[in-house]
Amino acid sequence: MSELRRISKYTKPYRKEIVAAIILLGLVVVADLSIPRLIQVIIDDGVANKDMDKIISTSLLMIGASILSAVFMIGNTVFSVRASRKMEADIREDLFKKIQSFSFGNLDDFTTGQLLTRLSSDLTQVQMFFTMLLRMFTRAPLMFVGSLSIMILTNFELSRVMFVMIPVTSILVYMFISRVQPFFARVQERLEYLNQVMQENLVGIRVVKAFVRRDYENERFEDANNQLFETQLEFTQLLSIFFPLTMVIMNMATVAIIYYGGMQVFAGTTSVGTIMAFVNYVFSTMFPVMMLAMMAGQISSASASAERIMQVLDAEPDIQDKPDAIKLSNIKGKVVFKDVEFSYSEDGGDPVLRDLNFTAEPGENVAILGSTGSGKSSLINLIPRFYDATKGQVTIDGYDVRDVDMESLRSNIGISLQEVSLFSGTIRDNIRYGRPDATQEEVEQAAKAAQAHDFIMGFPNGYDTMVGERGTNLSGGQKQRLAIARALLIKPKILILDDSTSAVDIETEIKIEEALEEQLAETTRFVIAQRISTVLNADQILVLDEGKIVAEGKHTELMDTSPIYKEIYDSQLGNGGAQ
Ligand code: DGT
Ligand code: MG
Repeated sequence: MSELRRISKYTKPYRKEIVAAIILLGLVVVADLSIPRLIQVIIDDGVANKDMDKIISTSLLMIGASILSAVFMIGNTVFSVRASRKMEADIREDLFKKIQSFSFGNLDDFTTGQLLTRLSSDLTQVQMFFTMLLRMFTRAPLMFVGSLSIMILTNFELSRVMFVMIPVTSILVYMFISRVQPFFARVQERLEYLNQVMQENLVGIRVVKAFVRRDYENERFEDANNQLFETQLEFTQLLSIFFPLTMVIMNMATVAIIYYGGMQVFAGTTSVGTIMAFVNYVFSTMFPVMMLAMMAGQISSASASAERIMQVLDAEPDIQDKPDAIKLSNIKGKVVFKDVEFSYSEDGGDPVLRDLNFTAEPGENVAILGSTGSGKSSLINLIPRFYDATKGQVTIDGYDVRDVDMESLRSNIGISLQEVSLFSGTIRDNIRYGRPDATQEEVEQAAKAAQAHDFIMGFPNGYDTMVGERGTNLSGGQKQRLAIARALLIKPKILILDDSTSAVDIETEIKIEEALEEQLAETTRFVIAQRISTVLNADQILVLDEGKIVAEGKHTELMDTSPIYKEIYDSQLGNGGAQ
């Protein structure tokens, strides 16, 4: 509930629409409540007196009242839908922007499936709740109080039937609500899980096929799907018991009214028309109570959804600019790691990097070598401040990366991540991603350096070739080269290539290296590579093992001083090496 109240701050800009919707709803109730009274007039004054004019004129009034009620209701719908839809759009925008502000660490906290569910179905729940609130909430109590008052005022004796009926129905509603409450949160949870299963499957569908895991995946999906279905079914079953039961109570009340009313008619203390009106008022008193039961379900479902949405909105980006962050411009590209320790867990336990100390001078080519899981990617992630060091500091040109404006920091760093990700669009757009205003010439220059130009020109549409979703129509090596070109195009002062040539043949890799050497002589380069041939010419080689630098220096030095390095070298290039 409290989360619903918090999220309702989004209704603020639409106060006018909301007030209009509520006023119209009040008018709907007035029109609706007048109808049973008019029926009473038709019967008592028209039918009983055989007064045709009275019947016709009152019937016209009745038609008028129903038309008015419909018109008011349409007006209400227009305003309430407008307010709640706009609000939905506002929340969605805030959610999206929030997610964009997330750091890598924040993103690790949510799965893509979770975020998608919150952006879609959770938001729909909240929107539906507010629509319902604006269309029902005022109507139900007004109807209830209005009908009951009219009944008491016109015939107190008869209205006593309601004094029995209301408590009985209330107990029923209470039982229903307390049963149904937990279901809605569960439905959203199961839906989220289902979305996660589907999303993972869709992303990895090729792997699924490759490993012939179709049956397993089908089962996993069926399981999630069934869980959702069963929860929904249980809920629907509760509903299907509740509504017929209230109908029975309502019909019993009708019978009671006709019975006691009939006796009053015989005694001459009331009219047939009054009884007719009363039967109608029974429905308009009980209808809101049933609505309440429905609303209770919606409220719990919406508040579960609101809570999950607020979780995203409340998440503070754990990496943020300081208020007085320094804007970097024209940097030289000196990178220093000083006593750096880093852990992915928030409490700083289990560090994956330890005691890192090194200096990369501007224009230096630093190679990082190490077995898988040794912390190479984690190390370079600290330079653009994707994560913050747990201890020690990383500085660029003497500035601690935590003190500088992130945008200015990252716009000086060209990076090609280990997992290449491309966007659907043309090859040109993908290369230009970091600098949309780059000219064709610049795009080609970057592509040539990345040894991508030739294969791009090999496509019939050249740079206009469309890249499929996540680069499906490109080979692994082609994707890597586009990612390198994308990083080069921003003319970075610091270039980071994380295993970016692993799918490229050695010959091409050497050409890329030569091009970088020539064109980016002043750029500090960090190159993570598996092949030792890539690092032979580096100004500095860092050998990582279990998060620590175990050797550093140039190739020739390391051959003499580092047994680990010599071992890697021998296994790859030395005597008996495979290559
Ligand atoms: P690679 O790419 O296979 O050659 O391996 P490296 O050297 O790039 O290793 P790295 O830095 O990705 O991983 C170092 C350790 O950190 C490894 O034990 C896995 C762990 N790790 C990596 N990424 C994450 C993450 O996002 N969250 C957590 N909790 N651990 C991570
Ligand atoms: Mg890695």
